[in-house]
Amino acid sequence: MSDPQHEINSNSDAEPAGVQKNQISASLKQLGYDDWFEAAHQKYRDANISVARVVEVNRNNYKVSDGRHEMMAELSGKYLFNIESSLEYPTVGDWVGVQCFDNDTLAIIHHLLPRKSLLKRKDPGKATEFQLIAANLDYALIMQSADANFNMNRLERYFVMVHESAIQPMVVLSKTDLISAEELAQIKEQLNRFQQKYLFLPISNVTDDGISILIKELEAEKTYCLLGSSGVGKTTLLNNLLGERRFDVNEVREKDNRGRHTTTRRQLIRIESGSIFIDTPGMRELGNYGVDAGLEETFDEIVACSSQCRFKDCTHTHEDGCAVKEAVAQGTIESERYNNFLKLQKESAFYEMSSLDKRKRDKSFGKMVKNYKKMMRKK
Ligand SMILES: Nc1nc2c(ncn2[C@@H]2O[C@H](COP(=O)(O)OP(=O)(O)OP(=O)(O)O)[C@@H](O)[C@H]2O)c(=O)[nH]1
Ligand SMILES: [Mg+2]
Ligand SMILES: [Zn+2]
Repeated sequence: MSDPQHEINSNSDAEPAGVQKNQISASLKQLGYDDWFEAAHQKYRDANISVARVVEVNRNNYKVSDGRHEMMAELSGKYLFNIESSLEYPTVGDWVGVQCFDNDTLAIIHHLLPRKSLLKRKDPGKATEFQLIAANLDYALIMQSADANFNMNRLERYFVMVHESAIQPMVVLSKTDLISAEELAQIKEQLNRFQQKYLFLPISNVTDDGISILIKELEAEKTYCLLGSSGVGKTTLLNNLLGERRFDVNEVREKDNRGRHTTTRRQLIRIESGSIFIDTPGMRELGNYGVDAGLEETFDEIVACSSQCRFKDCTHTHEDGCAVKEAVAQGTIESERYNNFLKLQKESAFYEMSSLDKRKRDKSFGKMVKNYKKMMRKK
């Protein structure tokens, strides 16, 4: 696989069209490309189209990489024309079919390969529009800082979002240098219930405590996304893993302990050990959307208990014979978790509904356009 001669051959344009290039080049593999994507790519097989991964999303263009060249890229006119929803735009981490120009410095994006996973959130401004965070993630490093940012409810919120996208969460507690050993033990205690399920990694970028343990957990060719509020130290950790201060970090504001949203772009980068990282800007608002699977995974004890409720569609709020309420009253389900579960469940139901309304609206708009076109043809 790493034979350079072979690598060149497998990417060569000299091969006759129609020949299947099943061997994945080492450079693509290093970026996380595998047989699953290759199988999807076969569908579009075209001698002029090769695959690349979106490594950066800018306002007006993209940066893509095939593991050997980074190229500025734009969507083809046809791609743009066919877009029906915000979900169809490429986002960082996506694999795309591209046509390369100018000695592999420029590329036109012709299609988007199917995604293994997609992290998205509700657009804070609009009821049911999405902001795409990143695609094709294997793991999410959910980061909270030990000093002031650690919050169980927020953590559960991230779990729901990440599980919903079929991504494996890992919990990173940063800035452990700012708390005492006793305080760290207290946080660990709080996280006890999750420990079997999620890897818990306390770290300090200042003392490097826990960093080597974290590195040992990272797998090559897997994609990790850094998630967490602004100022928790996501970019600092990435710089730390890179061994250089490649990306900007910023002091946290003293007054309210918040970061300043230093990272404004999402970028994909490979670290020396072979893992692939996506840094994200801290999120102010996490919108959960259609998160039933994520809720079930995060609140499994509540979901398990709900099978004992008298009514199948019990909302666990006011119903008689609700086993969940009963368990909360008896203390077998923590009331904190129950309350957070209700809150997230409610949000998800709300967004589900408003997106349904929107689809109806889109449909009738589509009909109108169709009728109009028909009418024009008749003329
Ligand atoms: N004491 C301490 N400070 C840290 C640690 N890690 C990061 N910081 C500091 O926290 C501040 C914010 O770090 P960033 O890496 O910019 O945070 P971020 O999560 O990337 O923030 P956004 O890009 O705004 O989302 C910087 O001043 C860092 O030096 C740590 O382990 N301990
Ligand atoms: Mg940052
Ligand atoms: Zn119930």
